[in-house]
Amino acid sequence: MNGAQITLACLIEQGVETVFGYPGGSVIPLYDALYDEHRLNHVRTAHEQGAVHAADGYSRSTGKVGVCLATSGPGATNTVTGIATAFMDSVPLIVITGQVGVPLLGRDSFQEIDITGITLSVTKHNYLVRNVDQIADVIREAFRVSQSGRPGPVLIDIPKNIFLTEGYYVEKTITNFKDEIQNKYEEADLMSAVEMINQSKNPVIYAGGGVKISGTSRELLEFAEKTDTPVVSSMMGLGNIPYDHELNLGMVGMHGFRQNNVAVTNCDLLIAVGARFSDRVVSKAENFAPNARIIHLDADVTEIAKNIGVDVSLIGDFKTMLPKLTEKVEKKNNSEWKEQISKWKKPDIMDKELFDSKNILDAFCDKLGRNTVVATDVGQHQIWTAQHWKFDFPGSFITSGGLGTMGFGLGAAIGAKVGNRENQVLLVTGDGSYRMNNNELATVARYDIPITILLINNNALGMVRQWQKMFSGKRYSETDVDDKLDYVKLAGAYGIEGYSVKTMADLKKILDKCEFGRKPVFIECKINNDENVYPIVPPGASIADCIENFK
Ligand SMILES: Cc1ncc(C[n+]2csc(CCOP(=O)(O)OP(=O)(O)O)c2C)c(N)n1
Repeated sequence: MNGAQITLACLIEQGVETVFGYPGGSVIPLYDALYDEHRLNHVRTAHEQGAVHAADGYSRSTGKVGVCLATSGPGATNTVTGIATAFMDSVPLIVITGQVGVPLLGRDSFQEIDITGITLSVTKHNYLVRNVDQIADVIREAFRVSQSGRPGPVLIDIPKNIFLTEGYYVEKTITNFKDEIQNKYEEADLMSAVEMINQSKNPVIYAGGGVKISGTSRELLEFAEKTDTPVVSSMMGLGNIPYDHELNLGMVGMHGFRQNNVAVTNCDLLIAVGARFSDRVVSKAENFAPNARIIHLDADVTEIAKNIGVDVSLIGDFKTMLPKLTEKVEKKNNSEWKEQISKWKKPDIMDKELFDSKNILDAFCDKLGRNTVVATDVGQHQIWTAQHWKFDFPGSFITSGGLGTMGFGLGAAIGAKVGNRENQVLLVTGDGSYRMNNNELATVARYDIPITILLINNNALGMVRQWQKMFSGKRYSETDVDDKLDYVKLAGAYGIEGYSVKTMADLKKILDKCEFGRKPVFIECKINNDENVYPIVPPGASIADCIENFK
């Protein structure tokens, strides 16, 4: 077999069924091998960035490793934002890039770029393969590295002549895809945590994406239920606890609900599980949970005390750690504390006819159901979705939390649908973000991928505009997008059914009429450009001092 055939054989060996990618000169041999390889489904996107986001959305929604292919030079550099997006959110990806042939390396050859150098700081590891006999070992190791411990993207750069060189391939049956996470805590630390939990009167669990990644939302729920502890979530942690569960409080931090931020500020114990105390959660560090002792559970030792000091840290595998904690803690009843938290909540004033983000998202949620996988882009629409969608399961919310990548959503939604044919997949996007990635409508149309696209169009780069309104004296520098682009026609150009609405009544008519999940559907909701995201914690403030309205 040649190197290209060995590469594909190794992907199949790892259980890969779908790859996302885009061809080019250096990967012609790889695509040539793909031509005969019917065990792999290849989705050709419109742009390499879309391919990486699709592999990312596929991975986040299925728990499998996402795989994508790109050519050397510009193909490889187009993957960088997607790789960085996955890296920041700990998503396991394998990105295979073609490279100029080994004799041409280091000579500024056509489409030669040092992609291993460029991606060094945004990959868990990367490789430049210089010998055909290394391919199988490198691919096997790359899969193990990307999934082990804290997952992340791994890039493999393969020169064109190595794809063409004949080598030997010995098939392996892979049974152990990843290394076990080592438990690095002492029994005494666990017992200190148990004692703190038993003593606390006003505890809060702060759950993050690590719970989802480790597949331990059930174990977390059992722990929360036994200790009767309310759970707040980072954006990446949404979906860990079912929306309607009485202990689920929703998001905390910069755009968290007021009662959650006040609860964290007043709690006497904060139990962080797979969360990284990001600045988007913490804001002013010295006022974050100022009265609390803090227990931090994580798989990655580098997260401990990175942003916030902790009293006890437990490093290891949540699968064994959480049940152990649950077994050892006393059963508690925190009804007074839970009642206190609910008193901090201001009553919702709802006008069901108002054409605003909450009512729009509620209408979509009612129609598509809680089994929907929701991908977003970045901006106000993303935060409204995080606040209002009723997420019921891990992997139901696919969003760029760490890097905040506008242009992530459509590719991610494509990947999510390819990986979850039985679920509805909804993209919630904003007009600014959609302009960055709507070339992937070509992919939606080509493969007839039956996703639903909700464009919340406020004719603005809304999130930046909101900051200008609140913190830059309403000087709206370059954030109004009022050039009357006809998005329905744009969808129509790709043969995609599209609608544009301005009222709840019209939206409901369209929702009743469309056959979601059978074919792609695009719906634009034109909202007021002055609808803002609340609460918001102003820069430099404590999370309890969030603003809930601004004129
Ligand atoms: C690639 C990229 N460029 C710029 C930004 C900065 N940014 C964050 S939110 C935002 C506005 C997003 O506008 P839109 O997609 O229309 O969403 P809205 O906030 O209006 O819902 C911008 C420009 C970013 N996050 N990503």
